[in-house]
Formats: sequence, C-alpha cells, structure tokens
Amino acid sequence: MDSAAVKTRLASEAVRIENFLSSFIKGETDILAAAPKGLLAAMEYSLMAGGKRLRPALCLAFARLCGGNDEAAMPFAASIECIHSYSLVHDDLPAMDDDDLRRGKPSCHRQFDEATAILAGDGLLTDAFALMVSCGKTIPAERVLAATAVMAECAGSPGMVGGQFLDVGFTGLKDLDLARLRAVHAMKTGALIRGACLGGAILAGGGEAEQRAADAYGRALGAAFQIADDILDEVGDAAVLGKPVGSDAALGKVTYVSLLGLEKSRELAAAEKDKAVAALLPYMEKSEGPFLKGLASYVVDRVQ
Ligand code: GRG
Repeated sequence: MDSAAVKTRLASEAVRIENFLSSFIKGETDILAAAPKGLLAAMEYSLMAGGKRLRPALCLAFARLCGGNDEAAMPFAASIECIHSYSLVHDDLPAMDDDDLRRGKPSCHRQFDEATAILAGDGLLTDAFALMVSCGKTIPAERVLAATAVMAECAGSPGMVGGQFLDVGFTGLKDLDLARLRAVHAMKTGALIRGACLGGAILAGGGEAEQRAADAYGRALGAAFQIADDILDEVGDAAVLGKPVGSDAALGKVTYVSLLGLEKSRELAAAEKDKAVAALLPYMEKSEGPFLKGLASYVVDRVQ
C-alpha cells in the first residue's frame, strides 16, 4: 500500500474512532452518564483536539488481522486513545514538560486550570479501563481480561508511567547511553504502541504466533516512532506539529539525535521499521497486512 493510500485509510479510521470517542466523552453511554459536565468538558477538550489516532487504528487493524470484529473491538481501541490523551495532558503540566501548546491549541491546564487538567487526565485514564471491560458484553471474558491486563502493564509503572518517571529523572543528565535511552523509550512511548497491537490481537482471539507477531511489530514500531519524534523535534515544522520544536535540546534532554546525529538516527528508525515489517511477513496475504506495513513507513516518514 503506498503512502497516500495509507494516509487515506488512517484518516478514515480516525473518523470512525472519533465518532465513537465523541459520543463516549459526551456522556452518551452509561459509563460516563453520571460524571460532572465540567470535568467531561476538559476531558473532551483534550481527547477531541485532533491527533492521528494511531494507537486505536493499530489495535483495530490487529483485531481484524486476527479475524476479529471491528465493532466489538472499538471500545477497546478507543480506550487506548483515552490513555494516550491522559498521558499528553499530564506530560504538559508545569511539573513535567510545562508546555503551553498541544496540537496548536492551549494545553489542558492552560485552557482550564492545573487541578482540572490533573483530574481530566485521571478521568481519561480510569474511564479507559471501564471502556475496556465493557467489551465483555460482546467478546469472551477471558480474552477481554487478558487484553486488559496487557494494557494495564503497558500503560502502568512497568510501562509508560515508569518510562516517564525515568525520563523525568534523566532530564539534564548528559552521560545517558544509547542502551539506557532505548530502554526508557521502550517503556515511555513504545509500551502503549505495543499494547495497542498485542491487545487487539488478544481481543480478537489471535493465536500464539499472531500474538508474537503483534508484539514484535509493536515493539519495533514503538522504537521507530520515538526516533522519528526526536528527529521531528530537531528538524520538524512547528506549524505542522502544533507545538514548538527544539524543546528537547532546550530542556537538556538526551535524544537519539543528540546521541547519534540526524543521519544515524534516520538509519536506526529505518532499521526498526524493517524489523516491524519483517514481523508481519507471514500475514501479508491478509487484508490488514499491507496497511500495517504501510503504517510502519508512515511512522518513520511522518511530518507530524
Ligand atoms: C504523563 C504518565 C505520563 C506519561 C507521558 C507519552 C508521554 C508519557 C509523553 C509524551 C511526550 C512525548 C512527546 C513523547 C514522544 C512520543 C509521543 C507520545 C508523541 C505524541 O504522540 P502522537 O504523535 O500524538 O501519536 P497525536 O497528537 O497524533 O495523538
């Protein structure tokens, strides 16, 4: 699938995902019906502010690849975007990156206030798990349980939260080596991407080989994604990204680019992309194989 077709496909997935997220966050389902409207407004502000919807699209694609039904997997896929959105809200807070802008708009604590942004993030995270378990209405409970456990691990202290903790501690550290950097990013950025792939495969009843492929693809894609993110922070277009560039260097962060330089970073991103594609080789005849292969290139070549 060429890059234009991948972009079109991802955009159409994003519309479906956003339709689901929008009705969820407006309190139209039982899960959020009793939530305070003011809190939902802050959650909606961040959740519906755009974004590529890459993680839920990966989850849906792996669910389909493993023979699952789209509609049944949608709440699970959408829950991963809620977790992603919470992580960005909290990452922008003054105690963390202290960013005023996210996707070209004031960050949540700038638009509302700090306490509201903390609670909006808390709400998005906790309600995500309610969404995940709601899949038990249509999917066998043991699969939902296993996929939810994967997400808890990937989003929690052994995954994204732990990686963020280590990353905050590393800011300003100059002697961080490549192995440590990779390990931190595998947790901070990679785990949620891997969880989206593996969670989708488990939810759809994928077998051991399919789960292994989803895991390997997600792991490599997560690494490629972070390297591309570091490159974009160095050479990206602030207007397209919707946030200032150069913030990593300003914060004294060690990144792939600061350690390896631009050219070597690009080579490493391409090598991770190749690993992701290799994991999918047995599945290229399936309808989602070419899309997932194209997504790996999209992640490396993206401009936002
Ligand atoms: C606060 C617990 C906690 C975790 C925060 C992921 C993260 C951990 C912080 C975000 C910092 C950052 C910019 C990491 C680089 C990778 C990343 C997550 C980029 C943003 O993801 P995209 O490009 O965003 O998928 P969109 O806007 O498309 O949703």
